[in-house]
Amino acid sequence: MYDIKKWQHVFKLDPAKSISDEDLDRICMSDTDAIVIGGTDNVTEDNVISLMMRVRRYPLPLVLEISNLESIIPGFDFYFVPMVLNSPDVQYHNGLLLEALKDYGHMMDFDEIMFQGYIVLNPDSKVAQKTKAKTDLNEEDIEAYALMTDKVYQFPIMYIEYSGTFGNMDLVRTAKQNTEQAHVFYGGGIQSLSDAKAAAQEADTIVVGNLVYTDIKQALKTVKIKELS
Ligand code: 1GP
Repeated sequence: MYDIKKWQHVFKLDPAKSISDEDLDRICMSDTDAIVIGGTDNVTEDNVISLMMRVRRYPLPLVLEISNLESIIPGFDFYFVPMVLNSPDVQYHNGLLLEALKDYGHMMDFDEIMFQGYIVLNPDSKVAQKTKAKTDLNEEDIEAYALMTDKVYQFPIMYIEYSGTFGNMDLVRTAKQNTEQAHVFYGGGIQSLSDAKAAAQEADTIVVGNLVYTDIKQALKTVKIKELS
């Protein structure tokens, strides 16, 4: 089984966006550690299956980050379940989860399911708007969320999500310093190798998303953080 603790770099592909076979090949043949399929809007069973089948041809760990109940399909190595801890809407903590457990609980393989203490920090992102996340957090808040993730819920992952903008690395450092067992992912606004390096200094794993669609060459360069560590 794959060990997420060894992952330094992952690409997150949005099933609602199109990517050519050539670009997908370059992404999957890069030295990235895994591919995560996930998005906020227009994620459907059809577009998840279609992207999953295209990525499955490559010998890479493949993760579905669950956005809604309709698009949960079998065949992934892992399922990441975001628990948006800084959303006041309980739907994004255990509401969707309750429905998922009612529908699929009896057939879930809990070794493949990883809950994420997910902290959404870019107020302009779709995910912040959808979850109504309280994004104006300081270091004290992040420290408390890190303890909540790591010690209270004992989730294996803490995800600092700045989707669309490069975030405050001091907060990522605070997350890392206050987690013992939880693995810290950082995602948001990585546009270059130098952003990737800055994020990789603080987080265990960095996530490169939109850059795949806007500047594939720069996206591929971010994988070089692995050579530098
Ligand atoms: C989004 O954290 C990821 O969920 C990556 O963010 O698309 O801004 O790279 P970007």
